[in-house]
Amino acid sequence: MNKVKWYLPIFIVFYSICAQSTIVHYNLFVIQDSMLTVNGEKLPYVSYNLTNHFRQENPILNARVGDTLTLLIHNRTNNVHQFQIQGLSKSPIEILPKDTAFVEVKRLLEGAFIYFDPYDFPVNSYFGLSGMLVVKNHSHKSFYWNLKDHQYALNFQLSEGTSVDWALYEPNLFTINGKSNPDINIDSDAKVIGSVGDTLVIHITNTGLGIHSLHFHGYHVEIVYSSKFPNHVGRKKDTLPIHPMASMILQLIPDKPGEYPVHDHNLAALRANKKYPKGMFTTLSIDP
Ligand SMILES: [Cu+2]
Repeated sequence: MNKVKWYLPIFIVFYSICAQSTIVHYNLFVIQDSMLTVNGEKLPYVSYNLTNHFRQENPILNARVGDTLTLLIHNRTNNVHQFQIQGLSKSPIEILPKDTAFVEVKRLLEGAFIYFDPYDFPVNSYFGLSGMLVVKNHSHKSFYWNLKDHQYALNFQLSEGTSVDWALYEPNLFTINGKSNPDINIDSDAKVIGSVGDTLVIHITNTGLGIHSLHFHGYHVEIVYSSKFPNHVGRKKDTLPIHPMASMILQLIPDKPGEYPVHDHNLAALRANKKYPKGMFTTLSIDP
């Protein structure tokens, strides 16, 4: 499983041609580098990347309902990693240092799913290795928020191989797709832009360790998918707690134009290293 063979790419192409369902394929590179905070600090970090080039966002993977997803995971680090898609893949696969592993998930179900490294959980997932897979068939305007929380000191501890006492965890940096306010507003995946009457769909994963309660100003949104509380589907609310390692899909049909904030209701989460409002905070821009 772990040793990538020279014929694997040929096999994937051949399989794509022959199989009946559509194959969606991604390469994911596990790379250790530094994330740049909104204050300009650099924190040791590990992320999934679509190329050999490090980015701190963790890419949004997209597929359609019923597709087969294939992934080649390239571990570019000196540490053992694992890979799993919550709710879709049954058991984690292991990727040894500098090795590559192949992952296949058939007949994808609709939803927003967390792909992550479950090795020594929550260590690797916290250290950056957790992103979002979206499986959908609609063509509405879509937005993607992968929520994370971080504690500066822990990233340095983890990069040095020091063990962490998670009972003392006190996050002081909060991000959406790896960015904090105001940087998040230039992320076209995240920044909600639409018009009155549009159907806007917001896909949310919480890959942090704390609950993030998002407050929408100006509008109520409808829950159309919840991984943790499926019985909440259909509820229309303006404040939505998203639990750690849970995902939610929200539908917003704006009834009026304007610029309205969306933020974590916990004021601590609006700070980055005590600086306000540089945390989990973005704005909705709705045209008439
Ligand atoms: Cu508010």
